[in-house]
Amino acid sequence: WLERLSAGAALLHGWARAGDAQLLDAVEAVLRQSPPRGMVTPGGQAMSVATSSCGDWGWVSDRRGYRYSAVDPDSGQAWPAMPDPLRELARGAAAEAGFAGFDPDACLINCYLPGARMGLHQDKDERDFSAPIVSVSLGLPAVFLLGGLRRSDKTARILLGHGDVLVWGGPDRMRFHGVQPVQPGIHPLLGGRRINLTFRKAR
Ligand code: MD3
Ligand code: FE
Repeated sequence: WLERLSAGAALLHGWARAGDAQLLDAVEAVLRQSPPRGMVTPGGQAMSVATSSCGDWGWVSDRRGYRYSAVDPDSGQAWPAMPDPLRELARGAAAEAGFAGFDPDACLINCYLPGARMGLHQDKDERDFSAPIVSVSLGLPAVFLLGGLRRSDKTARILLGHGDVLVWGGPDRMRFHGVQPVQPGIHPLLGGRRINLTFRKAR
């Protein structure tokens, strides 16, 4: 079911559950070509989440900064193409939440093992903030932190479980957000990990 969190944000509970095995197969195929890797922030901090991408653009971070790159710096090759089932899932979820015509050109794949977390941040490396972001959570649950437009705004906690899809756009696009450390556990399909896909219009 669709839960409207605010004017530009919706949580589609279990939206991605029906096709989860096919979805995971497609994600695993991408990860064989461009394996998840730890990145370093421009400030030199190792990130606990391992990241990869598919589509025309992939998100990378190193001492030089955050940016979108057409090339996987580890392989020196283009990122894997965005698999059709992933693209269709993102388009369908966006339309359901009121963003018809969403055409993502990048899908970030965040891989969490127990203990991995993501600090409060804004997503501002994309060129066009008018496009929404669609996020798909798979595997172990995580507590998502949703803040406001200032880092100091108080945060709400939202539990994201397997198959939950979040769509963010419009007035909510620049909200601070993060993920609390993932707790150990075993998911029947993914085992002891969480994978989050975020579909974006990067360029
Ligand atoms: C709210 N990923 O990759 S997805 C990220 O679960 C990121 O891996 C988290 O934040 C994860 O940048 C959260 C949900 C999400 C994504 C983008 C947002 C929520 C958002 C942008 C604005 C507000
Ligand atoms: Fe983010």
